[in-house]
Amino acid sequence: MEGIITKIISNQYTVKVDNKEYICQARGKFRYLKDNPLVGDKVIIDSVNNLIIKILPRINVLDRPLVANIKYAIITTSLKKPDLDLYLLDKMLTIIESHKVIPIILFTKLDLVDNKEQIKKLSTYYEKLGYLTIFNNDLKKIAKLKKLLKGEIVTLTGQSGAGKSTFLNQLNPKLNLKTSPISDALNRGIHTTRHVEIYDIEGIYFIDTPGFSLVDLKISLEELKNTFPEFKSVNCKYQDCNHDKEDECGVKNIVKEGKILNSRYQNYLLFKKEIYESSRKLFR
Ligand SMILES: Nc1nc2c(ncn2[C@@H]2O[C@H](COP(=O)(O)OP(=O)(O)OP(=O)(O)O)[C@@H](O)[C@H]2O)c(=O)[nH]1
Ligand SMILES: [Mg+2]
Ligand SMILES: [Zn+2]
Repeated sequence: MEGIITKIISNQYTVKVDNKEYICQARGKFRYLKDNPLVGDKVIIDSVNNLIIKILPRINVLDRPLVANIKYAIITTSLKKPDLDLYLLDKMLTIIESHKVIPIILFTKLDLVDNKEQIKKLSTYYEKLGYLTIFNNDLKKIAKLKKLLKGEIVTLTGQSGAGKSTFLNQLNPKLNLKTSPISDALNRGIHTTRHVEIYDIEGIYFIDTPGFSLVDLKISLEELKNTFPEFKSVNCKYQDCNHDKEDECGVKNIVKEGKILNSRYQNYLLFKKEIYESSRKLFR
């Protein structure tokens, strides 16, 4: 029988086949091969013994959150409590795009922000780059988004306290997922969601995930450059320009002209450095 893994808690895998759920164990060989079944995996199960016997070929695997076969990832980005973190947003965009997953930016907590105009400008900038960008209080746009996502697997991602579970509750109040206020002392979430699980909301397979804040970039410099749409069709003196120390760099010129958001360019430089440092560690 073929089904999809909708939930994993320790070594218990919930597999949904049509509308029936089977709580399965995974065969030892997966552990042996270091290829554990993931939420989002299509699997073949032995429904008599409640065993996962085969993982079907995957489209992709994200590692933070650890899920498979994802079409879209909603980067839940809090504007306040916890404060807006453009470094994390840009990093998630890069990681998600490099996994061939389509990113969607979901801004939350606009109600807590004083300078709403500044935030709208920021969202317009990302929108112009080609990213789907929405606010969690924009009901019209959310209705449109739901049409786009019909039938797809969509994971939520973003730091603890950003409002991932709250957003799913907003889409379907019956879910009643646990949420909690962030810690005022630390100005960050308290890791309320503890496991990865798929929820079918009107035919969209949303995955709620635990929040996180630290993410490693496991990509090459070339891939990094490809995840910055701003750099496309910009002319530099050198074709393989890294847009850093080089002269006659078209990217640096348009940063100066204010056509590229400075935070985007600064984050690019930081990511470039991180990639360089981690490759040095590998060869040490
Ligand atoms: N004012 C305001 N509060 C919000 C908004 N969205 C979420 N919250 C609050 O933010 C807090 C954290 O929300 P959660 O949904 O638990 O956050 P999460 O991203 O699921 O966090 P983890 O499960 O820890 O990863 C809760 O107290 C929510 O009520 C919003 O748009 N405005
Ligand atoms: Mg949560
Ligand atoms: Zn350049």
